[in-house]
Amino acid sequence: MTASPLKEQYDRDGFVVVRDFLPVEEFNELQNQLDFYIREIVPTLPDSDAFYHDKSRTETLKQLQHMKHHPFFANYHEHPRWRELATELIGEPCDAKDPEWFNKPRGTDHPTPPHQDNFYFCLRPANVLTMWLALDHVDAENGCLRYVRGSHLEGIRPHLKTRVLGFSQGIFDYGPDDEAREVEMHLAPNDLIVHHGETIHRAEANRSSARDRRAFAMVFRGESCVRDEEAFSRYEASMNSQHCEMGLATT
Ligand SMILES: O=C(O)CCC(=O)C(=O)O
Repeated sequence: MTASPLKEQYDRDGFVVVRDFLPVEEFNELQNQLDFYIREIVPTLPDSDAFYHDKSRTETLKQLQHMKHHPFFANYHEHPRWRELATELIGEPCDAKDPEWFNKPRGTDHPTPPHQDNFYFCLRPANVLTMWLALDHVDAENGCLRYVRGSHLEGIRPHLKTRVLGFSQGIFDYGPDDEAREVEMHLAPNDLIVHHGETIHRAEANRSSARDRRAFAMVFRGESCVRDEEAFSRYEASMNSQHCEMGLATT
C-alpha cells in the first residue's frame, strides 16, 4: 500500500499541518468544555496538573496536564478524527495519553525551550507524535511553534534542566544552524499541527499585549513503543527536583 501525501510529508519533515481540522460544531463544543474545565475543575487540581506563570493571578494559567478530571476529556482520546489521523501517521495501532492544554497568556514572558518530546517520554522505538490544535490565531508575535525540519531523523540531542515550568529539559547547544532550519507555524483557530516525538521544536514568548496563545493537545504512541524505565526515572527525578526548586508539590 502506498503512503498518503500527508504521511510522506510527516515522515520526511517530522511535522504536518491540517487546516480546519474539526467540524465547526465539534470545535465549538471543545472550546465550551475547555471553558468549563478551566472555570470549575482547575481550581480543585493539584500543582502537578495546572501550571501558572504567577499562581496569584488566575489569568496567567499556562498549562494543564493529565486532563482526566472530567468525562469529556477523559474519553477524548476515543475521538475518531484524532485517532484515525494519528494511526495513519504512526503507521500502527496507537493510544493516547490524557489531553493537555497550553497557553502563552498575554503579558507574560515565557518561551518554550527547544526540546524533543521523546526526551521526556523515553519511548523505544520513537513511534510517538503530538497533535496540537490551535485555539487562537497563532503567529510569530504571540509565540508560534517553530519546528526544525527533518530533525526527527537525527536522534536525540543532549538536554539540560531549564527554569521553565512544564518544560523541565531543553537542548542546551541549540544554535544558529538549528535556527536557520526552523519553520514558523502560523495557524488559525481549528488548524492542527502534528509533530513526531523527536522533531526539535521551540516557541518564543508571547510579545502581544492583547492576544493569548492557546492550544489543545494529545500525544499518541504506537503499540510497539516500550518505555525505557531507566531513562524515564532519570528524567522524572530531574523534573521533580525542578518542581521542588520552584516551590511546587511533586507528583
Ligand atoms: O505550546 C508550546 O509552546 C509547546 C508545546 C509542545 O512543546 C508540545 O506540545 O510538544
